Amino acid sequence: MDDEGESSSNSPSRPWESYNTVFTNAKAGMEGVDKEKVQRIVYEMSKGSKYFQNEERKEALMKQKIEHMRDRCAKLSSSDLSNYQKVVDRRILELEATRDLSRVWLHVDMDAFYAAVETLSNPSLKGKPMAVGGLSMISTANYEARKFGVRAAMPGFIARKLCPDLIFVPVDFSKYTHYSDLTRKVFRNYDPNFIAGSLDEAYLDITEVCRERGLSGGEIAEELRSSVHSETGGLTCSAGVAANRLLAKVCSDINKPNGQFVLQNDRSTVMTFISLLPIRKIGGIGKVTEHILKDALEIKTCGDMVLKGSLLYALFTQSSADFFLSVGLGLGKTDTPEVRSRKSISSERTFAATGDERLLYSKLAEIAEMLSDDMKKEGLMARTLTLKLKTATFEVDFQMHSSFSSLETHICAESVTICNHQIRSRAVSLQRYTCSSEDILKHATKLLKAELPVSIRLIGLRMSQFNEEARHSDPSQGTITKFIVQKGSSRQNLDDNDSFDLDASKNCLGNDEMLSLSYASHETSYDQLKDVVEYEEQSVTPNQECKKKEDRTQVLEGDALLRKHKDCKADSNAEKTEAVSVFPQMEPLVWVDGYRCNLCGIELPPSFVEERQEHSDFHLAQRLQNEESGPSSSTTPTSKRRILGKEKANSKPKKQKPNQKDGSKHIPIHTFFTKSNQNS
Ligand code: DCP
Ligand code: MG
Repeated sequence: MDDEGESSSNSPSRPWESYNTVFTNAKAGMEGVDKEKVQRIVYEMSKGSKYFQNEERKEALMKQKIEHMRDRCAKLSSSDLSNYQKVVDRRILELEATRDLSRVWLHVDMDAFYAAVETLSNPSLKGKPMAVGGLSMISTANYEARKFGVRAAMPGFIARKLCPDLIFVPVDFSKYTHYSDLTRKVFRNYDPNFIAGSLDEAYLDITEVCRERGLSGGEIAEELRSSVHSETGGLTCSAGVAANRLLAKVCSDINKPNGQFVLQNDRSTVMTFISLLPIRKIGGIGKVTEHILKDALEIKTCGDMVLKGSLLYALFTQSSADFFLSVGLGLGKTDTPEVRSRKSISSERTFAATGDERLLYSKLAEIAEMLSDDMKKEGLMARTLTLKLKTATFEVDFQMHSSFSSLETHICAESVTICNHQIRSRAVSLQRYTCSSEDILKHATKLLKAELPVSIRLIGLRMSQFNEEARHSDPSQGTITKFIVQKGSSRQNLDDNDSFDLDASKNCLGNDEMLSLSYASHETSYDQLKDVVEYEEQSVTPNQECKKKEDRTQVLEGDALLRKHKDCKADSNAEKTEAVSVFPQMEPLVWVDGYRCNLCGIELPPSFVEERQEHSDFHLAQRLQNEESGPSSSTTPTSKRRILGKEKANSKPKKQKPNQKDGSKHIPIHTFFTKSNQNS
């Protein structure tokens, strides 16, 4: 199971033993895999690469973090701990009062989804180890391939080394979207308001359907799975049934593939189950969090989170500690999110940074036109207009800010903000509901004018506060894209781990000017930082602050370099990059529609925190490589982008580049793992 029992010891003769990347973690179907062999191969094949160096740097930072946490832990007096225990006891009572055992949630997740879809369309693949993707990166592997240690987010050439007979099939999103739609038709029969987590997973509140039909959660799960199988012509899925979404998700993984697990809705069953569950099984607890909890605090199971609650409240922010404690109590979300009724509609465009006012006004007019068209098609009228601007400043900034904990202790929390882009939002309430492009443009122009002069690289317009009729006519649909639009952001996590306050950047948001680490277009920077800023720490001494700044600067080095490069070139290519990015290595990683990588098309829902990080690292490594070898002449598709409720999921996959021989549309392998020194 995952990387339980992972040791941080590092024997000099077996250096790979401590080389734990996402590739070496187990997924369902990898239980019997020889982990040491996988680790060794991954280690040997990546040794000396930029990726490897980055991994090592991250590992070193993590170790420092653990040491630092241990030090702070050792400094806690018993009276500190008993005070924190009082907080824990009170929070347990408060959290217990929110426990809702009245709902039945089902989480469904397709088995080896992309691989299974490919096998459906080419039955000769059945029973053979295969992976979807190319030599640079694979999206998933079937269960036959997993036995060899092959898994999602692993570079294909490593996968081939692990499994020489591995068959590669290129990614074809249109197929997956088609099959995803078929599964969603089935889900809708059980919960018309189901929440789609990604193309292959969904949360369904089956309380009503169980009651109406007098069936148990398990029976509904059986029926739903068999219905998915027949509607799709042979795809299997796994399901988990439990009192809340967090538990249901954990349960759906237990009997994968083609299985299900039902956790009874009673407190003692839930507590027994959760208390023994390894922490890594929880969505939102990734590698870094796991290591810090395990190595610094000896928290291995969810039950330990309750037992060591005082440490958690002493060392973490209240929201993080609350999250840990609620996990330890087996609590999760049970409500149907209100956000499913659409709150806003928006349209935006990214382009090479420009301060040319004429150009900016003409872009604004286009966006107003697009937005108006979309509103008309959806029959929407609204009266709040928001202008979003991403300005082009590239610097790194460290901020100190203060807050108070529940203990009324003064906390000095340091957080880092990369101002590589600044997002500004300006809103205005209109006199009447409208969807006309003239109205939108008139007010948007006023808002923009007040901001000029400024160099801008993204303009977005959003209309919200709909009139009631429009709201009622809005079909409530649980697709990921709708969810994204409804939330009014292109980066939202549908998981229960929403509540886990990992993003220190939000503490830096002013009312007026929003500084964001990752809003849409700098996921790379965010991911790089996430390991470092996951926890806001209390009682930081000035020396430690300086030290941490140094650490962070180190982490940012690579990206800062890119930004510098981008800064120099972007303006001079303003016109060209409007349609085509001539310097793909400079384009930032954007999760289009919140889940698709703009650089290679790989699809990773926000809940794949760790995979996203690895994926960003992959592109970062590629970009750094390009930095060293000079600009490339290849092109990437336009960065023009719109965020619309009806937009998909099923937009056409990008055209394959002619120079890619393995048939995948991923980046050539040599850009990723070119050795920077030949020591293998
Ligand atoms: N995916 C991806 N890259 C990743 C992880 C997943 O492109 N790093 C894509 C391919 C997967 C799909 O998302 O088929 C669903 O992800 P899952 O984690 O559910 O993996 P699978 O469905 O492939 O396997 P299983 O759920 O059986 O473990
Ligand atoms: Mg799946």
